[in-house]
Amino acid sequence: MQNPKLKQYLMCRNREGDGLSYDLISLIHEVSITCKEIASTISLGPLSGVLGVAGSENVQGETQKELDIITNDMMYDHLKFTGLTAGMGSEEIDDPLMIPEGIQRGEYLLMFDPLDGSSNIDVNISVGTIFSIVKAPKGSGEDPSLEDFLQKGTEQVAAGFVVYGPSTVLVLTTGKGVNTFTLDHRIGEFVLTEQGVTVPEETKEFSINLSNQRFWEKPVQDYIADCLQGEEGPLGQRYNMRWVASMVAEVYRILTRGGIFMYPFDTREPGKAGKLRLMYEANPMSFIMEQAGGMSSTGRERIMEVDATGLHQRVPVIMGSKNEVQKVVDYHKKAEKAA
Ligand code: P6P
Repeated sequence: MQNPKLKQYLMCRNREGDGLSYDLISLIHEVSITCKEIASTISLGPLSGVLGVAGSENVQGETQKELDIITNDMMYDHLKFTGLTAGMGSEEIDDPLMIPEGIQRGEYLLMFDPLDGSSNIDVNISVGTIFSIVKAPKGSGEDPSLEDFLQKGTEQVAAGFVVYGPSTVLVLTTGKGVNTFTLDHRIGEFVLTEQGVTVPEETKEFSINLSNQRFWEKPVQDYIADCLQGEEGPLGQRYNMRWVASMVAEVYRILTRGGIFMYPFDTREPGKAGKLRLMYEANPMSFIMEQAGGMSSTGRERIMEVDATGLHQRVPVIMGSKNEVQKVVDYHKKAEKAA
């Protein structure tokens, strides 16, 4: 029996009582259509003629790749016509993206990083699209204010990411566990490949950019130092390390075999609470991680409880196998007691 396609599966789960609105199912499906277009574009590599930098910077002050802008436009230009969203927030654009005059404002707000890990594009390493969906406080028919986007991660009604790797996989949660859908290029559809993804509670594999070690706070420095001591150290086990520099690839690996992903606060830019953005990276990935039985913390608090104060607000990220994330939280508690 062929695996159900994305929309078939969501509709079927709804008939079994998932309680999703038809508009939410349709919005998720429309996002997946744009992700198929993105997959097709980036699979061309240099043939697409759009690799390399765009010669501009985003609101984060990061150099934008041509494809950052192209994929941002693909998401907005497709989704603005659906009548399913009242507005969008994108990593690549300073202010919220409004729906053009004359087009229905839907009941959902969509936030996304259209091409996460884009610095890897030129070297042919996996990249991805991350998205988060919340209800529009004003309901459908109204333009949202910036404040309408600034909801806690616990308010998300759906979150997902697509990793464009050797295979193109959509990882999705609507609050009822995590499922994966693999793009079957033969029929051009995302088809269900795994239901009820769960993250192993234990791990011996950490992911962090070690070159920033001198900028980390002491609890993170102490934890990684203890990991590197292996069996003789206080953690009593040998660790392995992975760093792809593409969050979607790290998170997908952790969902598959466990692990802990860390982009902690660092003192390079004290005014910024880390590198990753809360609204369209940390929150959606945290929703998925928790729904898969993992844990996601800043080190001091649950990421999905962090108060949202800005569309591009940054947050320290420590997520993955529950028992390992808890260890890092305990290192923070111990440091605070000592202080
Ligand atoms: P660094 C990609 O730019 C990203 O936002 C995440 O996908 C990734 O985990 C991180 O930044 C990589 O950061 O400092 O190692 O290049």
